[in-house]
Amino acid sequence: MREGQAPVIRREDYTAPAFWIDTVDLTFDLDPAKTRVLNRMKLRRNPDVATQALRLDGEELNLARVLVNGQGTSFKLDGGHLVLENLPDGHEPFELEIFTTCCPAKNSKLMGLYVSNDSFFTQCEAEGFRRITYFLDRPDVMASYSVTLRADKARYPVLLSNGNLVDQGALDDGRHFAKWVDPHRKPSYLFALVAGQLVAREQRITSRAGKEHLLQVFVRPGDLDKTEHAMNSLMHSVAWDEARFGLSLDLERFMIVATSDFNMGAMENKGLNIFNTKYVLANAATATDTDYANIESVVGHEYFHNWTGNRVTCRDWFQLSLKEGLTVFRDQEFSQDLAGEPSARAVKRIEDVRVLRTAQFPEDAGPMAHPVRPDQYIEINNFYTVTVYEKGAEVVRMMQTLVGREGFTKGMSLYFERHDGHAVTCDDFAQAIADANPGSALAVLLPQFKRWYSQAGTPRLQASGHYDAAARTYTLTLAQSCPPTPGQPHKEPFVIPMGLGLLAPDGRELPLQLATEAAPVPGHRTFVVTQASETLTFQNIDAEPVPSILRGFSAPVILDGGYTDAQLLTLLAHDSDPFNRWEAGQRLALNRAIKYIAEDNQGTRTLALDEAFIEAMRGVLRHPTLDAAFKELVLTLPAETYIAEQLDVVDPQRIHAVREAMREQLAHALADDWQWAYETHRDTGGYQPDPVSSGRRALAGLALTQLCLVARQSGDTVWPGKAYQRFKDAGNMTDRFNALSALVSSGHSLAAQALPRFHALFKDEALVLDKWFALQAGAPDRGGNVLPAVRQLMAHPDFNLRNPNRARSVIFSYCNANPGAFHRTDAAGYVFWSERVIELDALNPQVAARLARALDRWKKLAEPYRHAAREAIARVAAKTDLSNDVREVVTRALA
Ligand code: 0A1
Ligand code: ZN
Repeated sequence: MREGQAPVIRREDYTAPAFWIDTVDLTFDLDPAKTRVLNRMKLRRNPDVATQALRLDGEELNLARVLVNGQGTSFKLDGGHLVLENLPDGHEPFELEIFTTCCPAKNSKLMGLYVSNDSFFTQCEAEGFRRITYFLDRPDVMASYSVTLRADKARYPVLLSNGNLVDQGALDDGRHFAKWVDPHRKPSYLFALVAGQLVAREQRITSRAGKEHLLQVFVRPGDLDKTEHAMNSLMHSVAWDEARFGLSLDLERFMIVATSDFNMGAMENKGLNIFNTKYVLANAATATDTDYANIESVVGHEYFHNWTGNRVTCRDWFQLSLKEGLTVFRDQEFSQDLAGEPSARAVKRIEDVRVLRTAQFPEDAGPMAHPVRPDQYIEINNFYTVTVYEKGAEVVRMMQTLVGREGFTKGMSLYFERHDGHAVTCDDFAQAIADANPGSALAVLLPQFKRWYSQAGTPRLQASGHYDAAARTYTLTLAQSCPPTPGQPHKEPFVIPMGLGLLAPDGRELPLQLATEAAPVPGHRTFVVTQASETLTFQNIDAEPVPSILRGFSAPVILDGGYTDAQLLTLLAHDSDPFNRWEAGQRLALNRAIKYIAEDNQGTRTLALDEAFIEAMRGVLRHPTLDAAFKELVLTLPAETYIAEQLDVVDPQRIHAVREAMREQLAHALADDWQWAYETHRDTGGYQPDPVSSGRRALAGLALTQLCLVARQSGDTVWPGKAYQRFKDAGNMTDRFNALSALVSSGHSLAAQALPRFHALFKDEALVLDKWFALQAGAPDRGGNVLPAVRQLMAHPDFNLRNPNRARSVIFSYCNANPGAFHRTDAAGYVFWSERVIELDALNPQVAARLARALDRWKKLAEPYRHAAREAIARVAAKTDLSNDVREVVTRALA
């Protein structure tokens, strides 16, 4: 380690802790300026580890006292560690008492104990507990906690911590106390406390197992009317985990608390989940369908952690995907199950894959690429990534595919049988699923399958088909490869489950019979590809079929299917697999976008979408039986970032111009159809956030946007007028916001009237203001107008850089989500980015490091962007006082 540089932490260096902590008794005197923390622990030496000093983690703490078995003792403070060398010998438990103070009011990192809206909150994952007291702050040290909170009663009437409330009462000077005991042992990252003026929606439930529980959702007093959906989502979560996995709530009381200052989405602290308000608060007037869906899945996600994460936790942070990949998989399955209908399930699957491909694939191809189970890190906070979460979920999904749904449930049971109450590894999980399914493809291929955990990068699967008319056979050749990633120049083949179907030229599904099989095998089939190259030969095929490969997106790979337009049109019209049907439409659009981008003429005027494509899109839009939600997905062109990933050299403005031109052409060519779609899908009745109604709103919203785009060119005022009217009259936020964004994205002058009106209507609704900021920062660029607008938004009285949601709504919406406006030939977007990264880093390194990743893919940029982007990153890297978080990101970007 060079001086002043943070060490690299390596997975292979894991060693068990030298001490165990059995019990922790914490007493807090809560005060924003100076909170006193008395920590009384019972420890003992770990008999499996040679005698060592006790090194406790600590950060930004003021140490007042250390006692061992009630006596003063010698200690050292060493780079944030409290080191005790003269501890009792032997393996008898001893008592350690540590008294410290900290300053929650000054905690702008939002890690450890902090103040938000005059309430106290904690965030301890991954390494925040050390900002509260000295501790062995690592997930394999699990202890029993009791917690006493003391605070001013008028200012902080509600005092919460993990577990059960065992005592409460008044103290002198208007103060009061509450004592909480957690019946379950837990690692320090699951500790939480909350204190403040809060009110709760409450619900008593009886579980399938016959136990009574109290569910509570705590919010600020004005927000109680926005808690119904979160509570319903929580009740659904409890019921689902019992029904699907036989996992019951193990607590008498389960609490959710919302805070508007939070770095991430939410946190699964045992029995006391703390949430970003964004993932709790919703009513029809303030939240969109997307918000409702996100709340359902995040509430589910945190609740499901109670088993996958809390009852069985991670041995070390390299195993993060053990809990996160599995829990994302579980929340995805939960949302699909609640969606019900197969078509609604497919819509959810498509949405999940879209996230994976637009966010995780670029990560896996860039400087921060890492395996699902990383081998090293400098700052663990940088590894709460789409790879660990979303790709990790795909790895779990593939396991389920390989052992079947029932087999997977058996595997989960074995996992809990073996590991309940322990801190374990990704290997332990995979082993349990395989052991519960002897003879399954997973069990047979386990060592190779586990390459999904150890090898980074997105594999490519190349498929080519050959039809032999004389032999009536069809041979599919599959070749896999995986590009190098940082530190991993060579990759071994993966186990790739591949859902497959063959369509006759008229779209009929053909029975699949391998050359080695005596009869066709009915139903959905998945083949398992394990070699660098292999072939599948099917018999009794009467005409050249169209292969539907990787159905349901059965593995997180890039499929190069070598499809012709004609084949894609057949799949789009007929595939019984909704995912591949959607995918065919995306490929048709993508192929066209790529072709136009490559054409040397810089303008887009001559770009003309072909009739076949337009007719196919019309066919979907007007289809008599397809769902509105599915139609909206098909008719939405691939995102600019997804298009960029397909190119070796990226000119973001060119991509933006081409995509916009395609969007306008679809708008014009289908103008009558959009009108029909709008009129027949706009609802006027009451608001329900179910999949069918939200699908209708999504399609109506897209139609309205398209109609406003048409109007932009023709000068027609009818549709913008209708959009403005809709904006004013809408009975729910989804329709209102869709109408507003139709005006903004078409650049119509009515947007200038609608935006201030929207602000005035919702000036007291922080989450709605976030949308207002985000919409403007994410607006299509017209002559470089977005950056000046963004700078103005930052000067708006409602802007606050210290609030992560607000910072994201302006800065991230511009730098991460608006490539056409951010990548400017004058480099001004990058200058803005570097200023913000540095400014944020001084306040909140986690948020700054996420922003720093906006330029991850700079090496792919065309000139002049590439050079300017590199300079901007170098400018950030030149700062000597960067956090480890940002330092790690920019160092890797420049490597
Ligand atoms: N475990 C949480 C995510 C999370 C991670 C770190 C945090 O610290 C700022 C907060 C939340 C989850 O997966 O939901
Ligand atoms: Zn999680």
